[in-house]
Amino acid sequence: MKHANRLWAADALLPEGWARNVSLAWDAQGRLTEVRSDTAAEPEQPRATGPLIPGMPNLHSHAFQRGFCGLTEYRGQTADSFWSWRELMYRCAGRIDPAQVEAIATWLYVEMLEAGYASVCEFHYLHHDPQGEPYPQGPEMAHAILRAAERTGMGMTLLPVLYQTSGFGGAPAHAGQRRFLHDTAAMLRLLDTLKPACDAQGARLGLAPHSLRAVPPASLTEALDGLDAIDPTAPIHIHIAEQVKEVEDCIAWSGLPPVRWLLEHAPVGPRWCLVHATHMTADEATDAARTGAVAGLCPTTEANLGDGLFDMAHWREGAGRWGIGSDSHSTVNAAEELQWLEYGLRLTTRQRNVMAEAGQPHVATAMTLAAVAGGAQASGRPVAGLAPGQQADFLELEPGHVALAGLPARDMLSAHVFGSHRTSAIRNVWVGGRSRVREGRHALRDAAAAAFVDVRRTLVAAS
Ligand code: NGQ
Ligand code: ZN
Repeated sequence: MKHANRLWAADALLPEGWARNVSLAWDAQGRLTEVRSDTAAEPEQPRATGPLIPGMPNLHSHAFQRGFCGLTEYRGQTADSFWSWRELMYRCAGRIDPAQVEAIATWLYVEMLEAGYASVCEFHYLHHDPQGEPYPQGPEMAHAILRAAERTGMGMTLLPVLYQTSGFGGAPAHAGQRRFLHDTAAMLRLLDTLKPACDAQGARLGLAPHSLRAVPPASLTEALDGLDAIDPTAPIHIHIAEQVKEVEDCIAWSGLPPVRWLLEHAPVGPRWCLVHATHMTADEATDAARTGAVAGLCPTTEANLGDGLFDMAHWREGAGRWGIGSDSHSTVNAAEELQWLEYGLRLTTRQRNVMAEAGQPHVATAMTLAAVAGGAQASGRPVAGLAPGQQADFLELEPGHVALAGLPARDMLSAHVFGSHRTSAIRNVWVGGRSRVREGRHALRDAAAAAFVDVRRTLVAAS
């Protein structure tokens, strides 16, 4: 479809639900200026052939980790775990350079755009050279990520990661972590340095204290104060309570589990994204949910790493918000994250359609709307779906896909999430009103894939 700033669709998923005969218009900045249902198409207005759904914000990504997917799926010791995976991940993190990160991220963002994500939050901690020295030309790794987003058209929230210690109580960082480290003043300078580049491409800049394992309390407070001075509404993301060992270590250190510790020592609220939050007591879950923070759920990574299942029941009791991320990228497919979130709940509750809502019985529709709203909040960008003032980030389902053909629009979305089994039912994708995927393909697909394969060959040869 030709680039245009108007589009008409017989069916579109708006924040309040499915609407018919919808006319969209957006301005030169890519913001929606009009979303009108029950209206006829104007003669010159391009028409979508399939239903439109909002582009999904991906709220958690470590781009470089796409570079070694498939290479950690063998038994290395009697009881492999998250922690043994992390050793292998550090080996990759230890040798990768900025050009390689750019190639991996470029391919990853092509994959994301083709798979239903229109923007991403990069939880970016691979800052320095392999010796742990800052790159002489400045934050080359962050610029590599920003360039990948710019080239592919991916919406970006850049979250430089503060990382200082290897465990609770100030345990010194390991050699494998030296590329990640900043003192707090250096991190705040980094944010200042990156702000103009982010602003120039419409990226949002936030901050990610890596975890309570990696950031001592005084640094956390100082960093958050410094962030407020730069941008008092900037997003804040933190990994929390992903593993039982982390919970036990936190209790041994402070007497409190991590989510409770955070609630008592930090101003947790709507700017916050609590990534994983897998292991919480019921009270921690409802109390954290009530702050308005977003739970950053990464179901396929959490499965891949053996983390555990999120306590959605208590999170929902606190009217909790949530979104999805592809994190380590063993799966890059928004629909599949939603499917696995629901399947995890079905397997544990022995019920069906767990994520349906009072006003929205169709699970895929309810989950898409919830994850877009939560993801937008966590991104700190106006990417909350098809409504005036939001970015024109949306996609068109392929009405000719065998799993979808002939169905009503809402069932097409259900079939996309629960019945298209890894074949893409996404036809066209627009980000900020610009067409980025046509007939299922991003323009950079072939070149980016070839560059990615080359980089991976080099990385594997060096291992
Ligand atoms: C990360 N990934 O920072 O890439 C982490 C592993 C850690 C996930 N938590 C490292 N999935 O948490 O120490
Ligand atoms: Zn992570």
